[in-house]
Amino acid sequence: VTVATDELEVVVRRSPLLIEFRDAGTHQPINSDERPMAYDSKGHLANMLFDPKAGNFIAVSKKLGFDEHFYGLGEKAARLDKRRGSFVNWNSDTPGYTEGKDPIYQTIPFYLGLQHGAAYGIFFDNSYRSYFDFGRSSQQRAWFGAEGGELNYYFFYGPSIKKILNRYADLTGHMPLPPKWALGNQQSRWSYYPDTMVEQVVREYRERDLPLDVIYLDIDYMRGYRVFTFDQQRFPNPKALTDRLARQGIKLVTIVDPGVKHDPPGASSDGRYFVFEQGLEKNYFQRRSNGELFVPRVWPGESVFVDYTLPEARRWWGDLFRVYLDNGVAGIWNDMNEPSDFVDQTGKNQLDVVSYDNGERTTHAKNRNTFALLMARATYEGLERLRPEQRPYIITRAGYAGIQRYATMWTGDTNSTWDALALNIPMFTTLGLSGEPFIGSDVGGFIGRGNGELLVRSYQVSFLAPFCRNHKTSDGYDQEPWRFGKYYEDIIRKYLKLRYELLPFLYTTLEQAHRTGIPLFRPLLLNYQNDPNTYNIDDQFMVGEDLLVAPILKPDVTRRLVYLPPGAWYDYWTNRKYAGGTMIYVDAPLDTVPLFVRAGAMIPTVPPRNFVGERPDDTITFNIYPDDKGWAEGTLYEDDGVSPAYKNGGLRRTMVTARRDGRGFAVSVDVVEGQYNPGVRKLNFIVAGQRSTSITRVKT
Ligand code: MIG
Repeated sequence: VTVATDELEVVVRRSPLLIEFRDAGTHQPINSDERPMAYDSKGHLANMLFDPKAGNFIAVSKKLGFDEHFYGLGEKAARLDKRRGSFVNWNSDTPGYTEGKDPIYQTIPFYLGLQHGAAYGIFFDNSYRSYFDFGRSSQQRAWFGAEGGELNYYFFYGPSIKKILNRYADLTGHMPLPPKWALGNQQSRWSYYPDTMVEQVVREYRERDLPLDVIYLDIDYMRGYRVFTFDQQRFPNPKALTDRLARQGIKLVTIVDPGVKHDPPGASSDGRYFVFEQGLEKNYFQRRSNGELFVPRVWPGESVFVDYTLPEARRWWGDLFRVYLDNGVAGIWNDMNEPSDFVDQTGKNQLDVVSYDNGERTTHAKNRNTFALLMARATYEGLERLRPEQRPYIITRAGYAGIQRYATMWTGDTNSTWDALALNIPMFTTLGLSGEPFIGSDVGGFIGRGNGELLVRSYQVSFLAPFCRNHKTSDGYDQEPWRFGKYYEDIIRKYLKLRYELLPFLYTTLEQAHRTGIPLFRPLLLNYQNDPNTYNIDDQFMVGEDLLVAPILKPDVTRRLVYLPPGAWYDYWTNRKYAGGTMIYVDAPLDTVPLFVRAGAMIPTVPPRNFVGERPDDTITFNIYPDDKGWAEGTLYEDDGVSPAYKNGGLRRTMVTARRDGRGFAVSVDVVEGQYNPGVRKLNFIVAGQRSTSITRVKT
């Protein structure tokens, strides 16, 4: 049976069942079954193919291309190209993970195959524990399977990866725009308390002229780790605190874990706990198959988890956030949502927990990997209901395909080591290739002892990541930007200021990710899919189409090789022009991260500031990097930065082009979309390497 579309032919042989996907134009196979789809109720297949596991097992086996590369699969502590790797998806709390640890926090059963420049994508729509093997167990096949559920997968044919990511976003959801301040610099610690310490950190930032938009409260702000409460001694007046922070341009984000303290009336001496009492009365907490309440142990001690598959429970949970909003809290941080249980981190203790699941009453085997997704959904929808005039802001540790609709994610409990820093780049780019554009990692690393050099190099990666937050464990060494002395602090300031200068470019690129599913933080191969030199590069990255960054990822290193893809490139710092398609050797003293701009780009910037709303964007500078023909173009996206009005035309998209014309440049500025009016402002145009600046006053 052949199913044909304009782009794809799907040829299904009925006996034995074998499926082949072919390009409709060339009739060449793109992806072919290596053996029939398999179902095995005893797990023999799993024994045969992979890892001995009991129970139902379903699998798909594909012919492995001799020259096929694999990308994606979400949050994996692995290099960029997943060829010859094998992976498991089972959301797990894995503090201090290192390269090769698997699984870790998230499950995104979506991957890309790339061969001879043409890509396809496969989304395996199955939340059970799943396995992906890209030629590890056999050189003949790549296969994936799961311990239960339906064998149901979506096949995307590109051949461009960008198109696949676009379709994948249409299927699993587009990332909404966060409030613009979420692109600002963020600072966290387990834990800043009491309130005076929170303010002291902010004061340091301001006095040292270091940009900051957001500060976090980790678990110690609560009354005995009870979510939706504040400790009266440590935070006697949270509203007054957020008011004072607001006057300094700072937003507060509070952590909210899934563990609700098991706290019946009279059980503890420090008062009653409405969240436990309400949830119990409404029967919203998870139960085992025998009807008993499921009681995991997490930070509050004995706890309970909400069954977020119940629509009423999600609504109730979402409405609880009124407590935070009334206190001026700007965003919510979901941690421990694998869900982590100190009794047993593998999930064994939870296997007989039953969830409502649309009336199907299914067990943990199906619901573990989607727990964080549904908790984030409950939170997002609650914030949307309670504060419709503002975009919700949530960050999450665990997740499943679709989590991009609700939350930013960060890569959990990393180490303060050079190896962990180097892993940032393949992890961020892989997340971007897996439909999660809004990502970041604890800057400086979470566990252990860092130093000034590591912190600086870490900022030189994260200052261009969508989520830029320094965070540290409770018993780790302090690592705020000033902790290692002025020498390092001055360099960090330079990069934070540069981030804020580049905000118009970053915001424009993030909006592109929202609209198209194409991430901000990219592996080179996403922009240069026909250049095999890029297929394994995971110590460099690109931001959007135009910036190329080649950070230093080892101590005592001040020079490195950089691969520049075809085209021409400008060194951001010196404006020296290089021909691409080759490796160059560049200097990278501690205060310099090798940073290149694509010739032909136009990068919008604003004057630096110490927080997003500190001053109006009344001056915008377009930095012109002409290509060999004297041409450059760029886009600027603008909106109000806080409200959801952008979803209904409350935006402005401006296209700017520059063309060398006699002795100067002819510039054209066109508003191509939207009704948002940013007011009167000055537009500057600077041509890379030239002194003269033309200044245009533009009235809109
Ligand atoms: O068991 O809330 O990944 O960022 O500081 C540790 C305390 C719980 C793990 C998170 C980390 C956070 C910490 N949490």
